[in-house]
Amino acid sequence: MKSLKSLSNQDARLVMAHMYVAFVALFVGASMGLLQVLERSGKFTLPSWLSYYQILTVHGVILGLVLTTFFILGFMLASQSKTTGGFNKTERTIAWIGFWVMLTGTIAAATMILLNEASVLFTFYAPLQAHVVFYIGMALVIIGTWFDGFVMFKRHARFKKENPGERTPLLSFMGVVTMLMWQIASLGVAFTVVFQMIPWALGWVETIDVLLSRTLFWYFGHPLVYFWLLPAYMMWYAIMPKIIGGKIFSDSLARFTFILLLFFSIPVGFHHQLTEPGIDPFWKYLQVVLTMVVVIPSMMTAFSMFATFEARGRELGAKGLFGWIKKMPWKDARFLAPFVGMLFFIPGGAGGIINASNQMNQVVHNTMWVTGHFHLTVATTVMLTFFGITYWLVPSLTGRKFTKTMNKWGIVQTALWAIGMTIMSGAMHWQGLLGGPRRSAYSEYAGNADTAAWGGYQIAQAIGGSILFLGMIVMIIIFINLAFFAPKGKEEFPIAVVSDKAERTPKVFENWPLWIGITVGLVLFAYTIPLIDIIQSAPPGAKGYKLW
Ligand code: HAS
Repeated sequence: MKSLKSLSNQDARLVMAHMYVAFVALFVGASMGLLQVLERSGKFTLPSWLSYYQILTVHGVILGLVLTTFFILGFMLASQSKTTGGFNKTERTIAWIGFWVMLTGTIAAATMILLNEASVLFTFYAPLQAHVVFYIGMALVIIGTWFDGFVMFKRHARFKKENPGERTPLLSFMGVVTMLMWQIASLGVAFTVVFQMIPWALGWVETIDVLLSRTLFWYFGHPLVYFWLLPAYMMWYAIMPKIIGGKIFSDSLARFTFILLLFFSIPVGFHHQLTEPGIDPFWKYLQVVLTMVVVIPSMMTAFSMFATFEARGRELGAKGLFGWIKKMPWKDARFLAPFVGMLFFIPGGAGGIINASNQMNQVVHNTMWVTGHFHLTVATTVMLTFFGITYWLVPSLTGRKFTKTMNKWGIVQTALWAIGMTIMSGAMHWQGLLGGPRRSAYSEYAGNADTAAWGGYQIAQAIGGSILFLGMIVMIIIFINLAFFAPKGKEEFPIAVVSDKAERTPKVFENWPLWIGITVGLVLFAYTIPLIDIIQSAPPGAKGYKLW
C-alpha cells in the first residue's frame, strides 16, 4: 500500500520525535505561566516548597529554549526533507545524535531547576549561580543543535551537487541561513558557559566577569529571538501562499530578506544592555543603528505578505487595496492562526523599535513592558504560526487527517490565544509604562503610582493568563488527536510555487563564503573593540549568589 505520510517513515519518525518533546514542553512551561500570573495577582500563594523564581525559570527555559528549539529543528528538518527529497542514512544518524544530545541536556537542566538548584531565569545572568549540571545541560542543548545544523548544510550541498544549475529549494535555503546565523551566534553563549560559568560553578575560580558573560550572552540572545522568528517567516513566505491558493510573490525577495537577517541579527546585542555601565556609548549607538537596519527585512516581509494576499485576492475578483480581506479562507485554522500571528507582529514590532530607541529604553528597560513585548512577538506571532504549522505537519507525518472538528478547535484555539494575549500583554505594557518591574512576584513594590491600579493590572494579567492556559490545553488536545487518534488519510504538506511574474533568482544567493564573510566582518566590527575594552577594564570579578 502507498504510504499516507508526506515524508519517508524514517524522516517522519525523526521529525515527530522533536514534536513530542516540543509539546510536552508546551504543557509544562505554560502551566508554570498560569502559576506565575496567579501568584502575581496577589490572590494565590505558591506552596512553600515552590519559589516564584523557580517556576519563572522553568517557564523561560522550557518555553523559550526547549519548546522553540525542538519545534524549529523538527519543522526545518521536515521542510528540507520534503523539498530536497529526503535524508540519507548518515544524515539521519547525525540528526538523531543531535536529538539525543539535546534531550539529555534538557533533562539535566530541567532536573536541576526542579530541584531548585538552578533558579537563574532563562538568561542565567551571573552572578546568579546555578548547579554545574544546569550549565552542562544547557551546553549540551546548544551542541545538539549544531549536529542538526550540520545535517541541513550537508543536505543542501548534496542537493546542489545532484542538481547542477537548478535553483535550490527556498525552504532548504532558508533553513541553511537560519542555522548559519544560529551556529555563529551560539558560539557566544557556548563560550561563556564553558569557559566562565562551568569553572566558576565548580569552584575552580572564585569569581566571574559579569559584564563579559552578559555581553557574550546577548551576542547570542538577540539572534536567539530571530532563531524563533525565521522559521515563522519560512512558513509565511513559502507555505502561506499555498494555503490561500496563491503563489510566492518573489523568490529573490524572500532569499534577500533572509540574507539581510543573517547579516544584521547578530551585531545588535548591546540593545539589551543600553542601561549597563562599562560599555562605551559609541558602540551602543552603533548597535542601535544596526538594530534599526535589522527592522528593514521585517518591513520587507510585511510588504511581501501584503503583496501575496493582494495578488491572490485580485485573482479571486477583489478590488481596491484591502478587497483581499473578504477573499481569505478565514474558516481554515491553517491560515487563521499564522495570520493572527502576523497581526500581532504589527504592535509587537513597533514595541521592539521603541525598546531599541535609546531614550525610550530608559523608560521601559527592566519593566513589565518588555515582558509584554516578548509575549506579543515570540509567544503570539511565532507560537500562533507554529500552531498553524502543527495543524498540517503533524497529520501529514502520522498519515492522518486534520478533520473538520479539529479545524474548529483550531479556530477556537486561535481565538483564545488572541483574546488571552491581548488582555495579558496589554496589561503588562501598561504596568511597565507606570514603572512596574519585571521578573518579580512583587511588581507593585516600586509603586509610587496608585497601587490599587497596579493590582488591577496584575489581576488583568491573571485573567488573560488563565485564558491562555485554556488555549494551551486545547492545543495539546489537538496535537494528541493529530498524532494518535485522527482518522487515517493523506494530509497535504503545502509548499507554494513561485509566481510566473517573479524575476529569475540570481545565482549569487548561493555564494556562501561571501555571506559568511560579511556576517563575520560585521560581528568583528561591532564587537572587537568593546570586548577588548570590557576585558581590559574589568572590575574585580563577582562571587556567585543564589536566589533561594
Ligand atoms: Fe525584541 C527585548 C528590540 C523583535 C523577543 N525581545 C526582547 C526580549 C525578547 C524579545 C524575548 O532594542 C526580552 C529579552 C530579555 O529577557 O531581556 N525586538 C526588538 C526589535 C525588534 C524585535 C527592534 N523581539 C523581536 C522578536 C522577538 C523578540 C521578533 C521574538 C520572536 N527587543 C528589542 C529590544 C529589547 C528587546 C531593544 C530589550 C529591551 C530591554 O530594555 O530589555 C524588531 O525585529 C521588530 C521588527 C518588526 C516589525 C514588524 C513587521 C510586521 C510584520 C507583520 C505584517 C502583517 C501582515 C498582516 C502582513 C517592524 C512582518 C496585515 C494584515 C492586516 C489586515 C493589516
